[in-house]
Amino acid sequence: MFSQKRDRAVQNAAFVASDDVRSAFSAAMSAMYRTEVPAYGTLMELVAEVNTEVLDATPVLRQRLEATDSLDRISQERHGAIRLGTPAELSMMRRVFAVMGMHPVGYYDLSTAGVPVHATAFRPVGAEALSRNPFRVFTSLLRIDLIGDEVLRTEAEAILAGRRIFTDSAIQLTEKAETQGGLDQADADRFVAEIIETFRWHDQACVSMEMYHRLHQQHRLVADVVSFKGPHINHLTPRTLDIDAVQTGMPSRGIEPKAIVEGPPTRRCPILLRQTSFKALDEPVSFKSGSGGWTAGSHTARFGEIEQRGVALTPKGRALYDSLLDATRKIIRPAADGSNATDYVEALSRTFQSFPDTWDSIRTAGLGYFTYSLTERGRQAGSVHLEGVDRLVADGFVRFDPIVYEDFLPVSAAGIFQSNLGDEAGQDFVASPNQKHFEAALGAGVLDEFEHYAAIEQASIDECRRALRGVQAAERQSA
Ligand code: OOG
Ligand code: NI
Repeated sequence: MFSQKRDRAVQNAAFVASDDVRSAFSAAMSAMYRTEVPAYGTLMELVAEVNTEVLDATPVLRQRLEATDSLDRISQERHGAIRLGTPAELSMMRRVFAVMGMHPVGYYDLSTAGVPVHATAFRPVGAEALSRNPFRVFTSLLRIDLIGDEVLRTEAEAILAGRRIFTDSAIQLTEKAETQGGLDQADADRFVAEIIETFRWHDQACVSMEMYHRLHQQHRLVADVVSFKGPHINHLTPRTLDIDAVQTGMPSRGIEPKAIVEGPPTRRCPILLRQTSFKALDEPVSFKSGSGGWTAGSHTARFGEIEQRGVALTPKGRALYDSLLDATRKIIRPAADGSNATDYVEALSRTFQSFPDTWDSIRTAGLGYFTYSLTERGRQAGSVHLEGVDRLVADGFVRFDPIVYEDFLPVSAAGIFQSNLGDEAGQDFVASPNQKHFEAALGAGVLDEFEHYAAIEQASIDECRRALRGVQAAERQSA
């Protein structure tokens, strides 16, 4: 019994931590995308410059990021997105991501926004893993049931059923990691190299041009998913500390941003997530032709995006956010061509004036999630009455810091999808969220993001109380 335990401990020590596999994967993806889409590299440089400027100009922010161990992660932080075709692909993808400590969080229904997919975000869970490397992948599954044309639907299903998006070694190594409980360094290196293949761009379609056009006519996204050998990563998104500065700086680097920044307006205290992107590039693709040869054509799929992340909101905060966004869009809808961008931004800022904009007011109104930690005064404290955390904050024993929102926003995601699919892509589908269906395809439930943030907050409060109790115990002993 004991020796078995020890054996496992020895074995575990030989395994690479899933956080490290994820970091290696994230770095490899970034390197691949940089060579495939050079504008991504340009964007990374711009973001790094802006972030340095913001940190130099805002010592308070730098100090807070240092105190919460999140300064190092800023520059290497990013998310990506893929679109899958079948339940089998989604459930295998879940197992692959699990090897890297990435788990499905949240359910996003995009059908309401005219995009025939539903999605989740694979990401690390828990404060510790997030602070090591928060790499996430927004992963959509095609809603093949929303393809109206029955003949085409059957053909699309047959094409998807015939493709293999994972290499044999990728599957073997995933199974090995599952049975062993991890991978050693050599296997982990091979795993990353094999998995990268799934995300690679293929400039040879697996369908004819005629089939591509039929799929495209149904919906651009259907063509993007069904026509290729694999789910090419369609963007990688670095995180900036000032999205307005990056948005303004893009044109001078030869990058044309979309008309408006999605999400909340510019604020002193950033909430949730703001995102902007540049349009997908038209890329050369060859299509199968009857004679076994190839026909030259093109496809637009891959684009660039940046994001600024703010505090995670509680259900109450999120409801307020949703209602204010809704109210804004009742006044004015942002036009895809940017013609009413100034008016939209103005309306958005005006409406959001009723959302508190200091950290303390967001906290005391119960709108956001925060972590709590002892101040110097708290560490030196004599006997402290372990009252509510508000009192400990008021008395200066405890400080609070916003918890970063690690997830996505359906309305913003729809805006990103649309800007990249082209303006004419809007199409009406009956709103039909089906989380049960999605989870059945996934082979697992998705984690509730709110519960997750609440648990992180509660753990930090418990930790403060334990530490303060420790101070009191030490005092009692020396008395
Ligand atoms: C995903 C779009 C969603 C985001 O940042 O909201 C997304 C896609 O276009 O496949 O990545
Ligand atoms: Ni994105």
